[in-house]
Amino acid sequence: GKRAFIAGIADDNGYGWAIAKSLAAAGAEILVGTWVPALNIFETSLRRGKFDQSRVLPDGSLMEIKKVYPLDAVFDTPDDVPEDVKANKRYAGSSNWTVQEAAECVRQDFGSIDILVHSLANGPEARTLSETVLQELYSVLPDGRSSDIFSHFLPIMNPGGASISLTYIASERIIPGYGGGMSSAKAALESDTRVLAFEAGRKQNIRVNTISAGPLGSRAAKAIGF
Ligand code: ZID
Repeated sequence: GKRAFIAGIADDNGYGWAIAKSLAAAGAEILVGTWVPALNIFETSLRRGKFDQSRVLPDGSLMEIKKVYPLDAVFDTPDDVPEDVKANKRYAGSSNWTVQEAAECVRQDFGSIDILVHSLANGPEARTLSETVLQELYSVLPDGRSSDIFSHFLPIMNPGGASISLTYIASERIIPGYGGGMSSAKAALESDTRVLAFEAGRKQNIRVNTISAGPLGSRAAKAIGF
C-alpha cells in the first residue's frame, strides 16, 4: 500500500481530514502533521472518540491515523525558531516540529512516503499568540511555505509519488475579503507548484499539483468570514 503524510489536520472539518479519509478508503496508510498549539486537543479528541463518527469509511471501518507529528510549517529549521516561540508553553512541550525535523522523524519512523498533502491555512489560533509572534506569522504565511515543505519531504518520497496542495481562485481574480496576503500567498503557491512539478517530475518522477478548492466550512474559512 501507499503511505501518505497530510500536513494540516487539527480537527475533522477541513480539507486535510477529508483527503485523509479518501486516501484511507483507497488503502493508504495515514500520517498526519498537526500545528503544534493544536496538537494536544486534536490527539485528546482522537483518543476519546470525538471523531469516531467522522472516521467511518465507506466499508464501515474507521480510518486509522498511524501517527500524528507536531508541525509548525512557518519554521524551516530549528535555527529559524525565535526565543519567544521556543519558550511558549504550547511549543515547549513538543519537539522536532520544524519542517526539516518533522520530515526527518517520518524518515526514521517509516523510511519513505508516496503521497504528500499540503493542507495548511492560517489558523485563527494565531490570533491568540503574542503580537510579536503574530507579526512573524504574517510575514511568512504557511501557504507561502509550500516549497520548504516540499524540499524537505521530497527526499523521502518514493519515485512515482504525488503531492497536492489546496489553492483558491483569488490568486488570479479579485475576491473581496480575500486579501491581507492570502491572495498573494495562493499566487505564490501556484507558481511554486509549476516550478516544483517541473523539477520533481524530471528528477524523481513525482507529480506536483494544486487543487483550486470550492467553499468548505472549515475552521480557517470561518475565521476569515467565508
Ligand atoms: P483548516 O483550518 O481545516 O486547515 C488548515 C490547517 O492548517 C489547520 O489544521 C491549522 O491548524 C493548520 N496550520 C495553520 N498554520 C500552521 C502552521 N504554521 N504549521 C502547521 N499547520 C498549520 O482549513 P481548510 O481545510 O479550509 O484549509 C486547507 C487548505 O484549503 C488551505 O490551504 C486553504 O487555503 C484551502 N482552501 C480552503 C477553502 C475553504 O473554503 N475552506 C477555499 C479554498 C482553498 C476557500 O477559501 N469560495 C470561497 C472560499 C473558498 C473557496 C470557494
